[in-house]
Amino acid sequence: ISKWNSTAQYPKNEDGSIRLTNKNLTKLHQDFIYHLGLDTASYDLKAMFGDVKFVCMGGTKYRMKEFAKHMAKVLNIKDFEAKNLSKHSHRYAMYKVGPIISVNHGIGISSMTILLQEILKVLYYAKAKNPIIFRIGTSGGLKIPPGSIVISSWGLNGILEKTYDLPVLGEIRKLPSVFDKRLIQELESMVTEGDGFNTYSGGTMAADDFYRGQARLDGPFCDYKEEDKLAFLHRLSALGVKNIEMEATAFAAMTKEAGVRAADVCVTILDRLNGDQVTPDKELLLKFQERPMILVKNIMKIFLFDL
Ligand code: R2B
Ligand code: URA
Repeated sequence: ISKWNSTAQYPKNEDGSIRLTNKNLTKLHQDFIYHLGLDTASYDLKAMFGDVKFVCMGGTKYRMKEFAKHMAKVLNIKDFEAKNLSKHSHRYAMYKVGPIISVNHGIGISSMTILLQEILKVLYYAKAKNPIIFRIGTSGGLKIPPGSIVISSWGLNGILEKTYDLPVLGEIRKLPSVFDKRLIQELESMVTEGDGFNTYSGGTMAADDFYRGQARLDGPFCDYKEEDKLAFLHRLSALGVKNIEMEATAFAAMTKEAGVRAADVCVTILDRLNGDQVTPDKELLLKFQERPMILVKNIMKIFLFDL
């Protein structure tokens, strides 16, 4: 454990734009934002992204394209083209619709943090004011019905600590993994009786693996018994964990380090106490995945139109 485990906040500039403390960036003649296929010389990032108020990210390209198209309708933007602005990188798909970036991050912490850090740099160069970042995702629930929404209060890593652990120069940095309380409350205020599903807030375990890392019995490897799995899941539940996914710890920690408000909104696609396999059919899975989108869309509408 290194001296770097600080909880220091890195405040924004007075105009609400992101203040990145890395002085090396100011020494670059141009910055190649490799995985997004952008750079600061050939692209006018301020003109392209200076108006961004929200970034919504999620695992798959398909989902994020659908979200962009949906937001175009909400914002009454006619003839929206859904152009993938990161096409040249062949890594991620990024769409811009009005003041919203909709972008996919792939699976797991390392894929998500590459995307997130490059998005933070884009927002920094663009001088976007007070941007908010949402993640809409899927997850395995603990003792809640499939199709529920979980708004993450904090992230828990695989060894049950509320930190994102990143080896840097041969030492582990432990970065605190807690989400913005006000944004959680704002999201909770969007919940209504007529939603047709339950919304919870609680802890989210971010695993580094889908199978053993999430106590599954159905991976290619398994050297523990079902009772060990269940004991572990009950232990997580007793700690206040409501769902398991693969990004929450790093997402909370990095957005906090950048001084950007963020929320992780996931739907559960199974109750892990009842099994490991993801059995809902394609249609039901698509329906489930719309639920976080609806919540995030509704809060964006409130923020944008002050409804
Ligand atoms: C949820 O779903 C993906 C794995 O299936 C992963 O990105 C996550 O967090
Ligand atoms: N995503 C995960 O990481 N785990 C699940 O169980 C379901 C979706």
